[in-house]
Parts: sequence; C-alpha cells; structure tokens
Amino acid sequence: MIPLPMREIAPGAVHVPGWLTLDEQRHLVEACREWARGPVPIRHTVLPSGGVMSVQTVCLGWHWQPYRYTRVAHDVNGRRVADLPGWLAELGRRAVAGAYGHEMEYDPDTALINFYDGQAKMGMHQDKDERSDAPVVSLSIGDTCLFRFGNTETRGRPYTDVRLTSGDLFVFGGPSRLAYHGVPKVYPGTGDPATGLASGRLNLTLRVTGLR
Ligand code: MD3
Ligand code: FE
Repeated sequence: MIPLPMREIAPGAVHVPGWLTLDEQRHLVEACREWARGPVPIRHTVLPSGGVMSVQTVCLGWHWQPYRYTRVAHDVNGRRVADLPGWLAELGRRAVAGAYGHEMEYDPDTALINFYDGQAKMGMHQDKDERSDAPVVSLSIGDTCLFRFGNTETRGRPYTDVRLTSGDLFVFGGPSRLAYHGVPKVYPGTGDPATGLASGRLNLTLRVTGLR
C-alpha cells in the first residue's frame, strides 16, 4: 500500500503515515511482548473512580498510574519498572526530527505502551501529568484505529478524526501538547500479521516527564 503524505493536523501535531519499517514494527512487537511479562506485567489500569481502563498498559522508565508517575508500580506488584532502553529514546529523537524536519534536543524518559483488543477504546482526555512541554511521540502497530484529535478547551467539538494504521508516527508538540484526544474505535482484522501481532493494536508513546 502507498502511504499517505505527512500532514500537520494542527500546529505542532504532525502525522507521518508508514514511518516505521516492517522490520522496526516486528522488533517493537517482540520488545513489547517481553516488557509485558515484567518486572511490572501489563495490566488494565484501575482509575480512582473505580473504573477499569479497557486498554492494557505497561510502562518503561516511569510507571504511570492515574494521575502521577512513580518509579515503583505500587498499584501492580510493588516492583520498579524496567528502564527505557537507549535505542528507544534514540528512535524517539529520529521520530521528532522526521516529523518536524529538523534535529532537536529530545530525551524521553518514559514510554507508555497500550494494547487494544478489538473492543478496547480510550475516552477523550488530556495528558498533563508530565512537567515538561516537550512533544509526545506516538507509534502505532497492528490494527487500524480511529484517533480523535480535539482542542485544548473541551472534550467535544471541534475535533479531527484520523485513521492511524500500522507503522504510523504522530508527534504532538507545541500548542497541540495539551489537546484533548482519544481512540473511539479499533478496526479488528485490519493489521498485517507479519508485524508479529496476530490481532489488536499496540501504541507506544514516548514522553519527557520532567521528573527526577
Ligand atoms: C495528543 N494514547 O497513552 S496516541 C495515551 O493510541 C494516549 O493509545 C492513545 O492517548 C493511543 O495517553 C493516543 C496519540 C497521542 C498520545 C499522546 C498525546 C496523542 C496526544 C498527548 C498530547 C496530545
Ligand atoms: Fe493521551
């Protein structure tokens, strides 16, 4: 399939379709499988409201639990999360340079990896637990999803709906960093099993927490 051209959805929000090679996707799927096993296993995050997220999440570098980052996963098994490998931070730097068209300082210290089965989704939210305005890098692998990119004021309209497919890169920086966004739907059976993911969708986000 011929990838769509790169597109700036909103100031600082750049979609780069087909950015990851099939080999890179395979490597990331394999790595995610290993991280999902531990030291802090992948799980459905429980919200303070008592709700349970439908996506399953594993974290590197820092552990995210609503709504803070810690080194130790108190809400899972009390173990320290795995380090963020240097090669993944380097991939993040290449991603930002690829999307913005110039090299810049970018040193992500956490990765949040979400797995979506056919039913999973993510409601509209802002990511504001980080104390840094550095961009968020998002990498998608597996089934296509509907991604909803909103505005910084409300959960509702105006928003732009974008299909994210396997290998797509999205970088959210500048004024887009605090925009509401969500994943209303995944389309089961749309991924290429050659990635190593037989079903479902993986999303990796790289972030700078600003914590130490
Ligand atoms: C826009 N993940 O982990 S990735 C999340 O596909 C999250 O799993 C979704 O939202 C997913 O918080 C969407 C795209 C994304 C990620 C972070 C953002 C968009 C963003 C941060 C700020 C603005
Ligand atoms: Fe988010």
